[in-house]
Amino acid sequence: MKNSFEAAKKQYSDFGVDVEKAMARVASIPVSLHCWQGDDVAGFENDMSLDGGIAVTGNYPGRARNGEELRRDLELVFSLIPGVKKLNLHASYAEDTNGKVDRDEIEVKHFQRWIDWAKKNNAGLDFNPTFFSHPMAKDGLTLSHPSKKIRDFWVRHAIACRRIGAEFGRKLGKTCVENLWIPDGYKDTPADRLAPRRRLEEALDRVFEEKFSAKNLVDAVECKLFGIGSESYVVGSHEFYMGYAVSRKMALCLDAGHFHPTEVISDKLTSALLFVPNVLLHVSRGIRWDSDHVVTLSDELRAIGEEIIRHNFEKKIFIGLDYFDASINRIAAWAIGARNMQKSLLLAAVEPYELVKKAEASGDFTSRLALLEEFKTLPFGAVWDEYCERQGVPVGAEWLKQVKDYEKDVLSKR
Ligand code: RNT
Ligand code: ZN
Repeated sequence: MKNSFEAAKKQYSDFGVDVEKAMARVASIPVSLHCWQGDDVAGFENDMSLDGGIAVTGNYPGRARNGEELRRDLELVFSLIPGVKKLNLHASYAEDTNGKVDRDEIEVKHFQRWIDWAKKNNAGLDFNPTFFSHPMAKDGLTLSHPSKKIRDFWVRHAIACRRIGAEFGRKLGKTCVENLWIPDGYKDTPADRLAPRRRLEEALDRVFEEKFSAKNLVDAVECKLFGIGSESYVVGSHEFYMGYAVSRKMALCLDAGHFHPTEVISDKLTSALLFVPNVLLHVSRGIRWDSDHVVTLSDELRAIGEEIIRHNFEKKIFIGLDYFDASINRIAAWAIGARNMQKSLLLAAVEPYELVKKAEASGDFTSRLALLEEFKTLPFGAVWDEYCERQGVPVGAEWLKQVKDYEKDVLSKR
């Protein structure tokens, strides 16, 4: 293996690429793992089934049923993935509430177990208010609901969550990126497209009124094109949140599965970042009408990695994963997607970018295309394996054996 790595290193260096530097660079970029892949977005509150226009299909055995199980699963996942890790929590993963604390009353103490766990695993925590799977969201409307009482409830929830997120950041010494997504929309053609958006704008301004140190908390807002049951109209559309984030100088969350099927978020980053301070990525894989398939090493994933690396956006773009699959081993689903995210970053970091950039600048588009195609078959596999080995995580498909053993010893007994 060492030989193939040395040979690969030489081949890259002939193109002017320092593989060592590339590995060190990627090893410092945090990737936030979404807690909800482990339990089908169920959370720990009650028996409410998942709603809000998102759905998990499959019933593979071994779903985590409580915090202990989810944390144990996550420890295995973390050990399979190179790089700096964060964990992205939803408010519905609060603990020690005895079923008595509603979402508008949650406090940081309800996440103490997560904080302790994050410390132990040297991970940061990101956070999300949860605007679905709750009686107050049953009309499919939350912050844009015509009833002030319902809007107020959700404003209180979002405010409570921002306080919790800021505490995560402070207690862990790692910025908490907090993302707000609401499911609000209509199945069929609305009569009034304006009023819900006005109500949402007003509600968001109340949510974001309180100021926190950006060292502890960064706020993001996430748009969507449509959801199940909100096919005709989504209140928080792309234009809505692009406008909101630009005018309020906040982070814009771009979910790879939330746009038209041929529209890609990789092309949006250089535009958005001219006008908003930060982008949060929800790395996902849309297929036809579904937005949440396990992330594979697709052209789009590679393009996302390239945009981050080529423009030195690693401090401006926060990377989070967002998908859920219960039709395969859930831990494998996490590992596959997160390892692919890392691969896309490393692939981009060893790209002989200066050469193509030079070709482009001189108007030599022939060389630009020819070189980009040649780079696709450079010996990346050897670099990736070496990177995994140095990071102390399984090389190649070795990780799969560990997941299968865990399935036999732990998951199959749940
Ligand atoms: C839903 C959004 C949102 C959720 C998570 C659970 O369409 O993508 O980000 O997937 O918050
Ligand atoms: Zn998302």
